[in-house]
Amino acid sequence: PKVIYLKDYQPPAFAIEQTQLNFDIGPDSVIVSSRLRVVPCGSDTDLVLQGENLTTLAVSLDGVPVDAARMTETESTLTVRGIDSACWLETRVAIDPWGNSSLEGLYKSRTMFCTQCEAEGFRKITWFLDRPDVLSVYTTRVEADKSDCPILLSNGNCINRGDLSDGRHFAEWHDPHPKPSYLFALVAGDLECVTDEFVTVSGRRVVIEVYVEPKDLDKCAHAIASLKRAMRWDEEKYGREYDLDCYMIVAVDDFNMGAMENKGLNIFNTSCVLAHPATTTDAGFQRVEAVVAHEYFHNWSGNRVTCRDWFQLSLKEGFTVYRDACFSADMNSATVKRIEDVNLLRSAQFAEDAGPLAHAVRPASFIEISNFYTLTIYEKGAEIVRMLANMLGPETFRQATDRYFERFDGQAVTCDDFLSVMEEVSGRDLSRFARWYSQAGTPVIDVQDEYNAESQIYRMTLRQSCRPTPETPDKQPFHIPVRIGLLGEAGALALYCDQLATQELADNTDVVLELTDTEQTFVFTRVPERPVPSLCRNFSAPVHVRYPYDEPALVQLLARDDDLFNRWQASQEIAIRHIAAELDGNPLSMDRWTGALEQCLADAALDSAVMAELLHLPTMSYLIDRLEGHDVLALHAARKTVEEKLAIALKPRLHKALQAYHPPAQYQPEAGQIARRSLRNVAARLCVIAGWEQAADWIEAQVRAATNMTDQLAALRMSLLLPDADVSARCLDYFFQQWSHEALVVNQWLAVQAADERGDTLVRLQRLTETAGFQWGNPNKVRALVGTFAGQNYPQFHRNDGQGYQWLADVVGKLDQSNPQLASRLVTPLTRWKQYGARGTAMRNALQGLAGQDLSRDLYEVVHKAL
Ligand code: BAL
Ligand code: ZN
Repeated sequence: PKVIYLKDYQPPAFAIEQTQLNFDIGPDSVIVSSRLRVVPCGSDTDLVLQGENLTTLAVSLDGVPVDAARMTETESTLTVRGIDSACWLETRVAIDPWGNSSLEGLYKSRTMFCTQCEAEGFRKITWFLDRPDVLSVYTTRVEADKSDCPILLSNGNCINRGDLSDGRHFAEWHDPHPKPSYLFALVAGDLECVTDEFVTVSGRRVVIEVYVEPKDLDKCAHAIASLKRAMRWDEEKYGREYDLDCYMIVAVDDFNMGAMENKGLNIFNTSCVLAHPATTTDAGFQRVEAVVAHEYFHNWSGNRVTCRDWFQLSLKEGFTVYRDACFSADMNSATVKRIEDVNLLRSAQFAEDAGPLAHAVRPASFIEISNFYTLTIYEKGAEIVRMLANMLGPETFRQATDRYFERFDGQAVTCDDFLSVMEEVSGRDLSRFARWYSQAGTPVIDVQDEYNAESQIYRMTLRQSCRPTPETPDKQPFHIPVRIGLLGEAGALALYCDQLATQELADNTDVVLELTDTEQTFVFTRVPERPVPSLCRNFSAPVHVRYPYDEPALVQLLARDDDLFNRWQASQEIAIRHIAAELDGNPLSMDRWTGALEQCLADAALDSAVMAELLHLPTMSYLIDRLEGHDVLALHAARKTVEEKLAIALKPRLHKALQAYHPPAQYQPEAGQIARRSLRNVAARLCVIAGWEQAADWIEAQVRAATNMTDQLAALRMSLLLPDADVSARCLDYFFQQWSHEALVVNQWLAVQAADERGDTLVRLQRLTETAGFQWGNPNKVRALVGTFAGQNYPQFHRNDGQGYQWLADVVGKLDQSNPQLASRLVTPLTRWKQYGARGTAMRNALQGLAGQDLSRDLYEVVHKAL
């Protein structure tokens, strides 16, 4: 397969000013006719269009069929020569949505036809310049049988509809905003609709329509409420107003991504839009809110201002993730949102940065762009925007985003364009900061300090480094904002530092040190005692920070840091020490740590949601990164031992917390209730781990009687911790009987079993794949079962006989034939083989077996880079 390089970017040789499409959906064929207003942009007269799996029926120019001599068709291109002035190019192709299992282009999902065009799916629909810098005005006519497909949707506003002969009908849509082909969408099917309305800041009425299968009509309210909150928030925080008469969302069962921001017609994975207290957990409700907001925010950061080429993907994704994270923080507990995001980043993105597929936020090359919808592009990209926003401050950042949207509206631009506006508005030099876009890898900051009691001078030296990564072996220093505070015995100390503009602020206890060189020393004066530094507050930069804390200092941070995030961070660090000590066979006393946690538990002022986070141990993935060189099963066992000790030490207090919980009269997915439920369920889980005598009865009662999915699913998960397998079997059975008709709940049930660390999970999972609750063609089910097993079930995936690895490779090889995007994503755990010492050989062998097969471009790129 061909490697595509950023350095080879060339602007398009032709513009397509207008795109007129007609979809004729028949009982066993779909004919797509397209009329393109093609305009040469330079001297090149060969128009090379992209296409994939198209059966070409006709090609004409200004109404005249194109001579075979003037045109060349290959598997992936259609070249028409001699186009030296504006013309109408017409093509007619047949496509096969029924046979399209890649879920890219136009495909059939259950009873509906739908599309997914980002990044390069439009070429599976018609011949086109399928690249994001070709913006066109679309008019789309869809025609189909009226009883099979009563609903016919596309982007923009509906301009005409009506009945045809033979029980058929049509609808015509016009989108006035020029857009790239990846934002095209079409839906045709038998759906029902929930409607609502939003009045924009300037008083325009926008119709909101959510299309779902009839059985899901009662699960749309949360998405609609979230959308309206997001629309208001974007007006208030970014001055962005919606720009069409209607905003449509369609829920689809078979979808590779979470959702897609097509102009005016978002298409959503059902898991990211449907929500009901009986079937959706608190986390599920929050995910729906976040994804609905994310797709809405793309209307400006992505659609109105889009990417010049796919190397700039983070321009829209990083910025939009940052925007949705701030929205979620405003709607819920800001600290918990930050903890969740950092946890994800450190568990999954840091691992990406440390692995063979490490790439910069703006990569330099790719084989298959679908492989670059990664945590690096999304989450690390969002951290870059967060650093900028914090460095510029809220007013300047808002001025800069206003200017960005104004200047580039209707254009396809680059990450450099984004940065240049930030630079221009703030007057700051961001040339070093720009390296965050071009250099992969997670920087490490080593902090050393020195205190002189006599002179009351405290020096802090920050030294940065970054391991080589495939694309950027040699790194130049990053520009890293390190937010810090200094803790004294009685609390936060005022900070005086000549290098910073803090002198006038005698009570300034929180400053940002900007590290731009390999090493810098900051000198603080009037420091009355040796402080404990609170570093990288609220995770001010996506870096590893190393400082030689002793446990009392960490306990002090956990108990008293006024940065809530860093209290959690301190607890994580303490846990890591305990796990490391366990691995070394020298367990530490739990007293100091559990004492601090008990105080936190007794502190009524502390947010229960944050408290719940304080009780979670670091994820396995983060531990593997931090405690390199240990066998994964030993690490897993040590983590379990520490968790059990923690649970036993805290049991009386946790029990009290559990008893003190009273379910609300009515379930609401709002911050206060979510916080109480999360503390209650983590307390219950730890009580079960600590050997609570009534655990089995309590769990079974919860599974049967819980009135919301959060509590029911938490109890079901806890049942797998019990020594008596009969109880969990009964719970799983009961749960399935209750919910077998709800696909999304069945997926949770599959995921719970895939995470089962007991017995022969692999055999049970293989059996499950043969049952009615499972379908290989549905990515949600595959991710729930296979993804959970390989990504989260460490003891079972890494079983000594290597069968976990082999099963994953077999599954991936098979899936690659039907859905390459899904296959190349699922294989990720095997690509990390270098982190697994002796076990890595078996992992690599499994990959090697795949490499010998005929692979899709997607899987080829991942497997070969990993080997
Ligand atoms: N653009 C792909 C889906 C998303 O990030 O919103
Ligand atoms: Zn996005």
